[in-house]
Amino acid sequence: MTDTNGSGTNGTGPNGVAVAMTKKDMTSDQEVRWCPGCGDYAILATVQSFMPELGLERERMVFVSGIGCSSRFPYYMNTYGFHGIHGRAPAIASGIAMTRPDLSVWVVTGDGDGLSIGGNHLIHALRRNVNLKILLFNNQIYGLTKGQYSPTSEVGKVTYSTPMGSLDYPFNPISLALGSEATFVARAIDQDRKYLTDVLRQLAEHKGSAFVEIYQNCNVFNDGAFDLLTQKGGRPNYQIRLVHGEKILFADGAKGVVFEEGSAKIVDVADVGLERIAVHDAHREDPSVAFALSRLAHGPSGPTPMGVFRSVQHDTYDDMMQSQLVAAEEKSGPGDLSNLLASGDTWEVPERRVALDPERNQPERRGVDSPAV
Ligand SMILES: Cc1ncc(C[n+]2csc(CCOP(=O)(O)OP(=O)(O)O)c2C)c(N)n1
Ligand code: SF4
Ligand SMILES: [Mg+2]
Repeated sequence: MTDTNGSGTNGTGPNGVAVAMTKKDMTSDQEVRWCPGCGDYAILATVQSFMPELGLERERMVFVSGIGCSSRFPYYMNTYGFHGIHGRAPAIASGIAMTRPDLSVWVVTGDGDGLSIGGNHLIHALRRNVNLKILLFNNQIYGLTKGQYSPTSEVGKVTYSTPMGSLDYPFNPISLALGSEATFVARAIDQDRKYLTDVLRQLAEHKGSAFVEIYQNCNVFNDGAFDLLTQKGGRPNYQIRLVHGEKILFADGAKGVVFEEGSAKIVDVADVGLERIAVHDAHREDPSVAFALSRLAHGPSGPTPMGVFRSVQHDTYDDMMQSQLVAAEEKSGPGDLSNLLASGDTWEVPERRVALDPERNQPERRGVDSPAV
């Protein structure tokens, strides 16, 4: 693998010694606590098998998560990990990535964790282009809390929290990531480990915020959400596999995608001719074509584009921040936090002694503003 972002060296540990590991080295001793049959298992196995490709020591890999079934992921990776607070994994991971550019930093989040409570953190991490690999497990439901609808559930979803059917229109995570200026945006599915590995490889090679939505079956609370794509014949007929530089074709070449009046459309190749079928350009700077592709399917209820929608290189926040630190040090010398805090518009607050209520051992209540004594 070429220089992985945050890896520093290429396939070697800090001493320049090649690091050869297997899935077993990536597997922690923790008991996996997902329901039998959950799609999370397949994703975990795929990631554990893939990570040795980075050629890094385990100590230089970090998995950060929020809260949810998917967010239990760091327990099962034999790497550094951080089971954070709900929706805040991108913020925690940004701090790690910016202060430790030698680490390979991965975020694992769910559709609830990343798009409800953590939506704000996710879009800003993407916009900033921090060196992070973000895996969003989309099962279109809140799994951990036993099956409430999520921001990716289809309209009309009947759950415990929406007994008459949900009313709000779901997010399209790919459109959202593209709209957030993400420089790498992809989609994969739990069951196809080979394809997911291929997407992970491209994700890992990307420098900057890299986002992949992974369709993940929650067989307890939302079973079969992706059956259309995985059923017999689903892969050729309903998965539109995007390959950079190749025509966008599916259904064994019988169907394809054209762009018309700013939109992507599915057509029969026999009707329009092969020459009119669009060639996928993931490296196109303007994200509008990738966005149009993302609108072909608002959920897995028809032919759905899979793979890398966008992969462009921009300066990363981490690198730019490091440059600013170097420039600041050259100009002003090494920093001193205490001096900084005591400089400029600062003042000392005189010590105030407050009368204590002897019974409550707390300040006496004398109206809103207890006078100091
Ligand atoms: C501050 C806060 N609010 C709400 C919750 C309850 N809660 C825990 S996980 C979760 C949703 C998880 O959904 P998702 O991210 O889709 O993960 P999944 O379990 O489906 O993998 C919620 C609402 C919480 N733990 N903390
Ligand atoms: S509730 Fe759903 S997502 Fe959570 S472990 Fe069980 S099957 Fe997986
Ligand atoms: Mg979920």
